[in-house]
Amino acid sequence: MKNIIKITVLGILGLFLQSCGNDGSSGSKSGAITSNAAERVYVAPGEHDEYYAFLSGGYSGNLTVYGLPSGRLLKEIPVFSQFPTNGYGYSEETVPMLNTSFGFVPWGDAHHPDISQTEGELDGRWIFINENNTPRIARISLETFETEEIIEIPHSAGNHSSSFITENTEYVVAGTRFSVPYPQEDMAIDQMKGNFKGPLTFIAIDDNGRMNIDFQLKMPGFNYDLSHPGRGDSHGWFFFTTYNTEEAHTMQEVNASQNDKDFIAAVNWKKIQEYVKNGGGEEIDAEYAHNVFDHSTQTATTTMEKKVLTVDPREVEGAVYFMPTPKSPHGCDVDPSGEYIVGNGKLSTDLTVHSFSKMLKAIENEDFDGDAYGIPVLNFDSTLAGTVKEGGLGPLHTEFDGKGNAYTTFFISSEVVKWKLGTWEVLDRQPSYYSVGHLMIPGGNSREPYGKYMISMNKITKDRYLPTGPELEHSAQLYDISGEKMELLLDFPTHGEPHYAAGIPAEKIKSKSKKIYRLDENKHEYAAISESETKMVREGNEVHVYMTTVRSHFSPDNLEGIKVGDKVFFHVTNLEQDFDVPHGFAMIGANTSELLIMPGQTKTITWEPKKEGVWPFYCTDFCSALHQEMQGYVRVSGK
Ligand code: CUK
Ligand code: CUA
Repeated sequence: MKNIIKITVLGILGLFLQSCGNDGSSGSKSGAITSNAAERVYVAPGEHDEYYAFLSGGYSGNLTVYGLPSGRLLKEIPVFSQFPTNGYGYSEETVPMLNTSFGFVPWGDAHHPDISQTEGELDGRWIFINENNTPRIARISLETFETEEIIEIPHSAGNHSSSFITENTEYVVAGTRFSVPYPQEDMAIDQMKGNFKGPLTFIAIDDNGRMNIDFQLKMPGFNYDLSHPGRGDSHGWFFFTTYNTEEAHTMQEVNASQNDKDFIAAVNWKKIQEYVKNGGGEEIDAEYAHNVFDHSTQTATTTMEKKVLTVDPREVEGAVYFMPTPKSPHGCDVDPSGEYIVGNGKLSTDLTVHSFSKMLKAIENEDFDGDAYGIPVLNFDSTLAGTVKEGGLGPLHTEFDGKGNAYTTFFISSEVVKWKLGTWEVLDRQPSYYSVGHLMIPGGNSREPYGKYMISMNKITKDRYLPTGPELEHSAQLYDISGEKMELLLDFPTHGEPHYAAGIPAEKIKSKSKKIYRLDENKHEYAAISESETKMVREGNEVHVYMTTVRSHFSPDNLEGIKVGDKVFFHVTNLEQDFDVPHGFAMIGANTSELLIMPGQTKTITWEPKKEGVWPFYCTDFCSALHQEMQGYVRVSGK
């Protein structure tokens, strides 16, 4: 019977993929666009957008910043990948940000950004984002729009259920999408079942945003996919979807989807926090990098941590329960009230909604259907709040508008469906172009959503833009959701592969955004904060050049006494104190980096001259009418 259902779903999947067509020529290209759409997304020259939208860059490893409703790209913030535009991950100051226990990792895979909250509302202090491949979490300041901290998650693989945060920014979590030996060891792969684990990591965040791993929950070796914190009454709980509860070690469909239902794990983190505070848990060896960017020295440093506290969930009474959820649930979304937990069973047409209050009652009544590795499994009907029937095909993610409605993406049937919390009736549906993954409503995973706009982030682009060869940017679509029906207003290309996004009213950030690094606060070890401090210092083979830039010259601009075989450090301080006057620094043949230095900043590259001669350097950022004159020479002599 199970197999028949599965074949049906897969059959329909095939049909839908076919109907998309390889040339994307099927059906209407535009869907229902409202007649005055242009007017409603138009942001006049010199005017600002109403919302910031932060879109994950997926396989780009970074985070992009867009304005809504215009869909204009405002910035790309480098996080987990080197970024040539400003030298992140290349300059000596920022290279440590990409250090891990595996060494320097130049390119990451970023999935889910989440903005810090206070009492369940977006507070605009920081945005967190996860790296899936080499498990890490980053914190980005929304004052400087720079990555300030990256912490690696030890004993983990595929940090996917991240980086969601609790409603007072107490914790950010990290899951383990690929179960692994815990701790890692050499073991036969087919011995996985029962032996691999899926640790869930709770990272505490202090008042300055600083992250520290509080504890790791040693969970059974399922695949932990997505998560969301409780809010309101369910604050203190965290919910994680699982799949492959069969613990199959090869991922053929037949293996991984035998179970009709997988689980949503409900974790009472307050109980575990208490347990740990009272000395519970066991400290085990771990190796993980903790990278912090210090704004006063403008320099990042890496600390290698050595221990992590692990907790066996079975030893904390009432800490973890499993709620059976059909069809390999992907998204795990909690409504603004905290009462409803939506499991998006990606091989299903229906959506399963659990009730938090019913869950508490079921726990009290011990309404269990056995256990999984000693963790109680709650009876399915005892927690079920309702089912959204015939929502679509292949549900992935759900967001909320704060007006009692939910919006779910359906990847296979390629649409966004609006439905009502409590009655579970479908209210509206709009096709997406094509095959939508995540969607985002600003504040849509907080207690206070701003239910005016929704963007869908689509996985397949095909014919939406002018062709650009085989490789296309992905596509987002902006909807006005203030009325009864969703109204499609705009398509805009996105960068990399946005998975989730986070949006916030511009007013909550704009006023706090920093304009300049003050020279008098520059504590960089090699800063020259006036031209009188510039110098060249030789230490054996190493030459440190303390250099300054100001419109429109370098100081010093002629360097002699450098030899083939030297290692030259150019420490360049930008003396400007005007907003938005960066200078660049490019040295012929430099094979480590160029620089872009913001006013008040010091940045460093190294250069190892290979050839005798007189070699020029220049400024790469058009900074004044005399920009073309902004240049200098280095004389390189034989050994
Ligand atoms: S996952 Cu990408 S569509 Cu990484 Cu949030 Cu669901
Ligand atoms: Cu400085 Cu161009």
